[in-house]
Amino acid sequence: MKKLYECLWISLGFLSIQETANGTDENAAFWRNTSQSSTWDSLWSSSNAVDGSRTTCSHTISQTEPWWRVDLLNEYQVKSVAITNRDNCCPEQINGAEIRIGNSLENNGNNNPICSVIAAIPAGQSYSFSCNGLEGRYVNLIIPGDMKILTLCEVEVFGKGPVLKRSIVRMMFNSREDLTDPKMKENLIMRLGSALADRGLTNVTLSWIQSPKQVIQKVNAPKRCIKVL
Ligand SMILES: [Ca+2]
Repeated sequence: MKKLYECLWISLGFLSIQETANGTDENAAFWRNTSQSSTWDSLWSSSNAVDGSRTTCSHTISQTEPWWRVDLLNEYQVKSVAITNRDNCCPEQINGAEIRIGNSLENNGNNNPICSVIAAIPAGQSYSFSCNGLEGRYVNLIIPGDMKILTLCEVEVFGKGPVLKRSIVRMMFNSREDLTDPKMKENLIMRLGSALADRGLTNVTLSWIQSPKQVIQKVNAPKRCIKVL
């Protein structure tokens, strides 16, 4: 029978612990700075789309490719964007609007990657569009084509926010597993993350700054390791 041996390893590694702002329940767009390609009149300002009321709306004039933008001030991993359509008339005006997210202001942010294209939203309704963690500081809506009008009664952005705090921790591990093995390293990160989540710390990201290095093999000769048959 092949003999297997189990050794006790002592490893040293440096772990990055990042705390991020905003869970997925907080609207990151609320009262952030907004702009739009044109404004119908002062009652329909771009900020009406982030004022927390679903009855106040932004409104452009009829033009080619009207757009609206909110600046989240920091890069977010956007999980979803909720759009509330107008209910007083012409809900079909929103049809075909693209939701774009990214860090670039090229073409006023309208060249950033597309999260979703709005097929239709019934009058006065709020629809949520999944963005799968698309990263960006700016969220734009733009309707391709000529003689289009963009009206938005509320835009809500949900996702993980900016890094609030970052710590580097030096950790010594006493393990029966070789933590220099890449699979074991990732497994350890998952277990540490799970342990923090059990204590309610879900807005924390863990990563290795310096992977564990074996500093001592407590029983360094195979024949002196604990034997496992
Ligand atoms: Ca509003």
